[in-house]
Amino acid sequence: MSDLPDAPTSRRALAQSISTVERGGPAADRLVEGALDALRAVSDAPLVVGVTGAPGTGKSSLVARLADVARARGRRVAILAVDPSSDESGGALLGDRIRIDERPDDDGRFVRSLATRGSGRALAQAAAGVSLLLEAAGYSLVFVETVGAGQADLGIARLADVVLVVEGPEGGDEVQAMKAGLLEVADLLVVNKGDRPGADAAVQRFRSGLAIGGAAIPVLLASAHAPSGIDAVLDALEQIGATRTAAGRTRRVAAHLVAGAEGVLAQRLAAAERDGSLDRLAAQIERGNAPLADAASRLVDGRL
Ligand SMILES: Nc1nc2c(ncn2[C@@H]2O[C@H](COP(=O)(O)OP(=O)(O)O)[C@@H](O)[C@H]2O)c(=O)[nH]1
Ligand SMILES: [Mg+2]
Repeated sequence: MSDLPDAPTSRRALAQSISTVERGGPAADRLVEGALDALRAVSDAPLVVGVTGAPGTGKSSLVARLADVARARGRRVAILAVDPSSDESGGALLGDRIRIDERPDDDGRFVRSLATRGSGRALAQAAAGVSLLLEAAGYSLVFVETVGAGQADLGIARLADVVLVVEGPEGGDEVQAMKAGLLEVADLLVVNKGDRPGADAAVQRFRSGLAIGGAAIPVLLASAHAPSGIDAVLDALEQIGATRTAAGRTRRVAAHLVAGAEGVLAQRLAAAERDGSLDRLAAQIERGNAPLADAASRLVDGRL
């Protein structure tokens, strides 16, 4: 990680830039472009780890321990927590938990929860731009934690180099994970709470379940509380990441681009609705004066 920028952007400046990227729009694009400019000279790609799994399995706790070990290994670590529930809670719940883990005295550790409240932007896509900023700010290991609740997580898989799925030792979790499609995007599965009864058995169940499914996903046991197994998890993440970080930056740019495109589309539709052109087009179609086949493309292109 030698040639990542080592003059760290001040946290305050970074936090402000992240807020701008969260909001999206031209200012966000300029910041992401600036990050890409800075990164062009950097050949060492950081490792972006997506962390997902059902709420309560210990993702945040495990990431905090992984960050400790990575810091001890000399990596600068950023933790980005994506929480869709921040819509209702105003981010307070997650924010409280995240704040506990902040180390104001450690400049090599940056923690941030990502709220896309009110902006209507997809969480995973805001996270793409933000992870590029973190990359440019010299963080060589970026964790993006999501609540294991569906689509947002699959989106995270697109921008991460490695996807870690965290499970608890409780029976039945594996079925849920399979159902949620999480295991389809997983590169590594960790059964956390190894200090609790049943954890070894859960590891075995996952291993045999995955073998039946034909997936070659490693399953590791860890405990964020003990802590134990943390070094091995980080080793596995680095190992898997080493094989695939090359295209990671491009994928993150692609995800940011998709976010932009969705924004443009949403604006066009809203404008067409506001100025009545949507209704006029609909009325033309209704009367047989315009083909329906072409109408959706016209709407998207703004050819109204
Ligand atoms: N016994 C035990 N409890 C844990 C462990 N890791 C996390 N927890 C607890 O599980 C709960 C959920 O943890 P959290 O990290 O917030 O899970 P998340 O929702 O997946 O991010 C908290 O009460 C943690 O203290 C562990 O290794 N062992
Ligand atoms: Mg959490």
